[in-house]
Amino acid sequence: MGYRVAVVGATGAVGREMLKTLAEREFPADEVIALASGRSAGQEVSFGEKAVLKVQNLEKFDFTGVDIGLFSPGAAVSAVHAPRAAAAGCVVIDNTSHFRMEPDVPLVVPEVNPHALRHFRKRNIIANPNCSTIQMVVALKPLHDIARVKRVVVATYQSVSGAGKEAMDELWSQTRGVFVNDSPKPEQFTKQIAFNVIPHIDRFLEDGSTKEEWKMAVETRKILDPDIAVIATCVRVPVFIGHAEAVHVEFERPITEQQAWEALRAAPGVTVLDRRDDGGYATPVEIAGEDPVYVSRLRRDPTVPHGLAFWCVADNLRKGAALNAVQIAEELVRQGAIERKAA
Ligand code: 11C
Repeated sequence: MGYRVAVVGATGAVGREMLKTLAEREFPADEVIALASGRSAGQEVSFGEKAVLKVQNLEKFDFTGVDIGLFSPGAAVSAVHAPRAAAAGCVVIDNTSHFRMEPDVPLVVPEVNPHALRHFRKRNIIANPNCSTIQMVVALKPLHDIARVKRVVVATYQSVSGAGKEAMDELWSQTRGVFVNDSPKPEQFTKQIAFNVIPHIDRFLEDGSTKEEWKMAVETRKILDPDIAVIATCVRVPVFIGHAEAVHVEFERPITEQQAWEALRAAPGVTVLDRRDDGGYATPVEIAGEDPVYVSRLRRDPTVPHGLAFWCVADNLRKGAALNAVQIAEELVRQGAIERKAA
């Protein structure tokens, strides 16, 4: 007997990836229910190679009897419907930013802090971190275990899929438009994204940083260690899928390149691709559709006492969103933390 699983936001870029990931990893589900806004109800979405699911209206859906809800419908929708599902007994794994920093909601990357799941029953809600945070903490964790991370300076190169399907369409139409002399007005971004880079993701905060940059700092502290200082500059680049990051880390204790490579090679969820020659590093187009966080260009940072710099790349829709959410569900199953209601 398997679980009843609902995917909320099933027609979006992450929702579709959640359905694909559940099918590919053969998550023990007896029934998978696709939910979205009333506007999308009645549409069909793929579940694996063969099955097609008819999308049901989230507003009218009763979560009683649903064991697990994977939510990615946008923060405002999750704010209303995640607590409603949780109250009906459904364990919610929410990919939006809405609940992440609430103290009684675990914020989990299974390779980094699976122990945080022990508190999930307080709210019946578990938060999935921001994509740019997930890939960075997966790479930092094995290094932190050796030498304790003190400070991180990170610049991101984030693909347009982080902003959703319409943003991907905008990159496509603007790129085409430039060649036919018809540059449509930016709608999803504040400036032209085709052939450009934009140092602005999410809204501005009072101190001049953006909310995406703030998320990388506060989420890293909640997941990995509350004492880590993080300063991020988050940049949107004209790439469809895959976020890249240049990460500069200062440690409390000495750590050699050799120790770092060995720890990263042994770490779950990490693939080291680091040859110091032409093309000996990962880039987004090569890793889109893959699960690991790729680490490349690891080297000493001689400008601080115990410093390393590296480049990391991951598929933001997979490890940065859908895969991490499904891995949380798998970890709950492994821990025996979810009872099947239909049994
Ligand atoms: C982006 N990281 O690339 C964002 C997408 O807080 O869940 C995810 C936003 C979030 O635009």
